[in-house]
Amino acid sequence: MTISRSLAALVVMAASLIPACADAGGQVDGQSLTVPYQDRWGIYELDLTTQEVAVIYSSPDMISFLDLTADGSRFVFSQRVGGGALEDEEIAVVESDGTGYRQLTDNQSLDVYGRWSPDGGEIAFLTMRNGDMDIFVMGADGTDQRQLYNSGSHDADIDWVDDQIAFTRDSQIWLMDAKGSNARQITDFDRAGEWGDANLPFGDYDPRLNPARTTIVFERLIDDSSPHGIYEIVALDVETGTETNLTGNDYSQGLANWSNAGDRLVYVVGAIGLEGQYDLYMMNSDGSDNHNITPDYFPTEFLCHRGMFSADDSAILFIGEWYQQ
Ligand SMILES: [Ca+2]
Ligand SMILES: [Ca+2]
Repeated sequence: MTISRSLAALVVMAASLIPACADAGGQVDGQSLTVPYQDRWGIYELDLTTQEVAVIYSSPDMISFLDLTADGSRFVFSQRVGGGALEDEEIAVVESDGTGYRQLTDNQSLDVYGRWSPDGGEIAFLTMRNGDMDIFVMGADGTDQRQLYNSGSHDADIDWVDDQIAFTRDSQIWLMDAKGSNARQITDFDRAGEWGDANLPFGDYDPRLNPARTTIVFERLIDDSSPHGIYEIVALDVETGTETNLTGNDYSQGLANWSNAGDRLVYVVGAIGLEGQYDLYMMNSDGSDNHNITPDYFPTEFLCHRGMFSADDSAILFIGEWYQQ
């Protein structure tokens, strides 16, 4: 049974990561920079010009599935409340300055992958409360939690742009109206759903629509020779169905997010071969200028799990973890 790409991948990748000793920070333009530490998990902001990093919110409990409202005012994320099991994973929100924490779900099932509606008034999310994983929606204050879509199978990995929601169903990419209607399959990878030796089935995960809704990027598990899985990032033209590989380097990578201008992508390289990385990378929307943007002064045991652009594209907001064995 799959849970979701990120949860499954995190466990396997983190278990094999061997952290090196912390370095003492670094120098950028003569300034000494360090990563601030509060708790094991945190929401951080990396300034793309100065390379400075700030902690916005931190918690001893695991944080995952970060998303930011279009106006940059609020985060939604999921949190393993109390440090417990999968069923303790709940959706929470904080303001962009880290204040105003509020837990929006509280039950005995997995609740993950919150995504803001375009106006910030609602949150789509995934829940296991009815047995398999379904797409739900709720008000920004947690009220009126209701099912939006259930295929009867594994529905996951949501993205919400304008009146469209992209998602995965059984390791293939689907698209539907934000009201949950008109669902249609838009990728058809021939090995989708087939289990190999990796931590997920072959197939397509984490679709992200560009702001113009003309392109969807996602990661495709194409090779199971590494337990982390070899994922390449693919761009799909929504109109023509044409697929273009943006990467071709055999890394374990994905979870791309678009810049608000639609010209760049930020994503995570989780592993290269058997070696855990958890670095942030950036490339242009055509795959050019692909490079690691993780500052050299980040300690090896500080892991970057998910990155996204700030509302003005000047910074990357990401989930940081201080790795502990
Ligand atoms: Ca829950
Ligand atoms: Ca379902």
